[in-house]
Amino acid sequence: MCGIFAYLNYLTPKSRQEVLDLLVTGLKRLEYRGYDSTGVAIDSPDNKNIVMVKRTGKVKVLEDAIQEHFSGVEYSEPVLTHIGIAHTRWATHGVPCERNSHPQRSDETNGFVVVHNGIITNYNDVKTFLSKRGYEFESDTDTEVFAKLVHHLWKTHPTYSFRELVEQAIQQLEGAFAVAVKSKYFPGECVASRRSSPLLVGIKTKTRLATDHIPILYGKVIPRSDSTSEFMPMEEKEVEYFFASDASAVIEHTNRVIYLEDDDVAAVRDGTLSIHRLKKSLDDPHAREITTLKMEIQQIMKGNYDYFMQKEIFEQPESVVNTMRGRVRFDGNSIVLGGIKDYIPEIKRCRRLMLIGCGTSYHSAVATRQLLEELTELPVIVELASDFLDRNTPIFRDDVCFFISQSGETADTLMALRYCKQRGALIVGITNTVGSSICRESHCGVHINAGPEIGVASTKAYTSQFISLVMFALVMSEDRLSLQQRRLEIMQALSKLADQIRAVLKLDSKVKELARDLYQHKSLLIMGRGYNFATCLEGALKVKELTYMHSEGIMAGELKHGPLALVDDSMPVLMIVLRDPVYVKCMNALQQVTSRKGCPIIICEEGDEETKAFSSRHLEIPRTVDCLQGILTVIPMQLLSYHIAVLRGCDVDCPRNLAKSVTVE
Ligand code: UD2
Ligand code: GLU
Ligand code: MG
Repeated sequence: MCGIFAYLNYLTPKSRQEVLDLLVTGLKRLEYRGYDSTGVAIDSPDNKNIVMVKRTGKVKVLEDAIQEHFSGVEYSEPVLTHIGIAHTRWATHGVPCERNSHPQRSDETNGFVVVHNGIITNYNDVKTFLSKRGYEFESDTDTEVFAKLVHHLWKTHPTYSFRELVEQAIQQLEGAFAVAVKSKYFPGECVASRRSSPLLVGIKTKTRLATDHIPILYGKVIPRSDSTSEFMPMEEKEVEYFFASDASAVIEHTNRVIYLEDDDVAAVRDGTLSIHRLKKSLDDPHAREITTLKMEIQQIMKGNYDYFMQKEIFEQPESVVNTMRGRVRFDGNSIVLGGIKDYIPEIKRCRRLMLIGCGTSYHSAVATRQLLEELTELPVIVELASDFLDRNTPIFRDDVCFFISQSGETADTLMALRYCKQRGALIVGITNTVGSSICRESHCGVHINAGPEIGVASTKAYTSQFISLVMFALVMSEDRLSLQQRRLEIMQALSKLADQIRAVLKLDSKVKELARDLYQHKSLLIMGRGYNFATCLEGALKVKELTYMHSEGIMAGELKHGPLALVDDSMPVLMIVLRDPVYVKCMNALQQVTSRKGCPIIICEEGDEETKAFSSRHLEIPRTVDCLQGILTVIPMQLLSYHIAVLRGCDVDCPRNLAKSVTVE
């Protein structure tokens, strides 16, 4: 989920120190993606071994360590051909520490070393397989199985080329990955591949390449001897290659890149690049195109986005899939949450569920409360951590308390956790940060695996917390016959969610138009009820924190008890009116607003002409099951607050007076 950078110089003399500089600069360019630890691997001065340096924390810490390790004269001598790999990690498997940092290795002699982004979901099976064959594992990562599997294949198939070894290895792996592999047995060669995680290859030559296309080789085995003719046609011999998670790490060296596709295996041998795929289907292309990047470094730093928050909003089709990865089996309609499965019997026996959080995390609890009540048939209590503590709330040994926090360090939530733990409750964490305080101090929990979130205003963490709680509800109802139909409906909706989020993101320019109408106003009321009330609260919070404008999430059922007095022809109102069990009630609220001359913006379902007729301004979102609507309705709110903030000239990523991780009470 974080960053890969690899550099190969062929017949282009570079000292190891220069290589290390390049690797470190590459990692720095990827820093904006967020990470918790880093590492590099290069050849030893005698070219016989691979040496690695890994560190927890920032690239700067790694840079200092590199200076300490590699300052000798032997590192300043030029090497004609060399390959170095580097990594920034956002831990999903095992806490951030040197042992778990990448590169991960095949064995004590560093025969094969690998950098990996993503999650290998079947790594436990592969680990069992390899353990039986004598492999001893030294890290907690899923990645380590990759290095060891390649090593095992190398021992059992001594004739395989490096590319074939990696190709065979990825056949055995499930999940998401981008990998770059280096081996002391294949000096000067690098193999890289991807599935669902991004990876590109940058190519630098002195003169322009003879072609804009790299032919794709299909099929099983190409004999080592005559494969070169099919490799990239080269006019000249000297060449440099860069493998990177995104273009920002490459652009200062070359603007010629190939974006790899899922299951492409890219290999460089004797300075030539080949792209290989095991199977060819009818519409597969014959070649991958080399594209010319037209962007400047600054422009690429945040992907194609102006702000991290914007980038994170647009990452949600992928981040929600990462949250479900390895947990939801859509074919068998089953869900396993590895982090809490042993506790499920105990949780089922509890007196009540308490969900505790602050800000956006609290809203994810509000959003899923109704479904939790329905599928667990337990009382569900949702609490703001600070208020909960103020009240000295009674807690019992048979309570199950959930603590929700992106960073896992939120002070109020952590204090509430300790309060409940002292009183003997079962403590469950829902966090995005492996190794965080909440993760450590909880009895069990779920990592939401949304990847690092940099923007202070939370977006993708919210939708991933939401999905984690939905998955928990589904696990709790697994053996309830009467709920099977409902579960099935939700599982099917989950499988469509990523595409539906993509569809909602296409509303961006329309939302921007609405932002233009709104940004000079003083206030914005956001109304809804039922499953969408949480979106109103979360939407209003986003508007407040980003735009410094007043905004309020209003429970539509409460309108006539007060808030209706605010409505007139000049008060901006946004209403969420979807075709769910509270539709009629929402329509009543809509009528109350329009009859006070209010002119609301309506969020409604695609093609709902009847509802749309109430206003000239509306956003249509795809239909999904009622309990997941909140994920689709919150995205226009994220976009709206973002655009209003930009129009008002606010600092989107660092709103005034706010910090990403609130570690004070
Ligand atoms: C976990 C492991 C993974 C592997 C896999 C087996 C990690 C980070 N994940 O992935 O290495 O063993 O299971 O299939 O090592 N936890 C808390 N509090 C929290 C969040 C998590 O205590 O707030 C615990 C949780 O109970 C579990 C561990 O941390 O023991 C990992 O949780 P997870 O959600 O990453 O679990 P899973 O199965 O996806
Ligand atoms: N799953 C791997 C790990 O926890 C890679 C994480 C990443 O993408 O940075 O080490
Ligand atoms: Mg724990």
